Amino acid sequence: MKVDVLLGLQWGDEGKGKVVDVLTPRYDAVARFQGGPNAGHTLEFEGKKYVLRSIPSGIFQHGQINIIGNGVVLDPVLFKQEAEELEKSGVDLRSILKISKKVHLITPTHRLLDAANEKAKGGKKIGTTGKGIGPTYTDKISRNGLRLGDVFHNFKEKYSTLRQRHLEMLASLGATPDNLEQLEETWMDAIVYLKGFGIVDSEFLINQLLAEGKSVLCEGAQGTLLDIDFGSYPFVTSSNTISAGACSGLGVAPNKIGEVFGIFKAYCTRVGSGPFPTELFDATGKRIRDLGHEYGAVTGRERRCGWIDLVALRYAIMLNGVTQLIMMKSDVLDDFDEIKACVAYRINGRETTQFPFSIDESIEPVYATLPGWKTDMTGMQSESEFPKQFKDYIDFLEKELATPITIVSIGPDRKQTIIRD
Ligand code: 2SA
Ligand code: MG
Repeated sequence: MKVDVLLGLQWGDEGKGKVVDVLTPRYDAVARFQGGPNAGHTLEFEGKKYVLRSIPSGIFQHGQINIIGNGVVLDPVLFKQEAEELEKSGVDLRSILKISKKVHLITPTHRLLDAANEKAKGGKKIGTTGKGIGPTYTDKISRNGLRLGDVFHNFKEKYSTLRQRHLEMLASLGATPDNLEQLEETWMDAIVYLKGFGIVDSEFLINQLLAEGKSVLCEGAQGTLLDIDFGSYPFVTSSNTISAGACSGLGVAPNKIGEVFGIFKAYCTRVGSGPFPTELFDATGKRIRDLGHEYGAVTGRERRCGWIDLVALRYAIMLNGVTQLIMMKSDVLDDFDEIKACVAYRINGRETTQFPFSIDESIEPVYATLPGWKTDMTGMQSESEFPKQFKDYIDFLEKELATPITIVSIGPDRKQTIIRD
């Protein structure tokens, strides 16, 4: 068996949580391979809303194994909060969740460093989620990190070495931590809680599942344009968000990748700083934000909104090897007279369809304009009910992106999902 990968093709918040939840009944296991509590997957069903940060979105299905892979960075305190909440609502987390020993731990000082780094950057700040993601991955790559498996061997000593290093770094940034002891106490309590979960060699677990013929879905966090290598650097996150990240973040070989589901919104959003060629600063941008409830699930930040960017999407499809596209939030555009789609960039008077090395303000988007469908689609049950203009929009996108759109979402609920034949 192979693993399928589901990931976001834009700057995150494409609605991955909802789709994983819709797709999970087809799989025996769901795995996270990168990122950490900077992700915030919102799931809505049976009138309840859940925000998952580190825990895979497959936990609401029956019997699936959920894996937090080695590529993930885990904050024990936030994990405990999230897990306790789920256990309270009746999810038998301890029997279905397995966490890699090689997961890197986010410490209280990583979070302080995240804040101090941002402050030091001043006007050039990244606009991080403040969850300590960058400093934790920095320690991983510089070979100073603390892994979950370390909690079983000389943990106090390893922790205090890292702590000392961080305090020196904080001092050099002019940051003095207050109430660190209290934060550490909460953190150590959370470590004890975490030890009550299945901490495993998840690379063996996942490969064993595949050998037994079990199907696995790998769930991405953030989005392709936030990838550390190919995103809008330096305004990116600190991990590989693309499909290749599933290989390194889980220990799955490249020839074990099956379908790659690429998920995108019918328009485009971004949180944090950094370039966004199709961003709208006008009433249309505000209208998309209001209709699409475009506010961050984790930080509550207002998301920047704009038209769909097909130059960036083609790039994302290429990098990920997307085999099927999933379009989210189509209903948000239900009442627009016309819909725009950026088909090329004009840079210094020259048109290009290739995503450039640096995307900055000098990019002028070249738009195709399509008629809106002006129809409420939120109650539709099948593709045959779609208005003609919406079908034309889908055809247009499939042609431009040379990839089939197999799922279309027309509302936040599980039921508002149309699988196309
Ligand atoms: P970080 O914290 O170091 O990963 O931030 C670096 C950049 O990556 C962006 N980033 C995100 N963008 C969109 N969604 C993200 N996750 C949450 C969600 C967002 C929220 O999925 O809903 O709730 O606000 C996410 N995580 C990181 C971030 O904005 C920086 O630009
Ligand atoms: Mg999100």
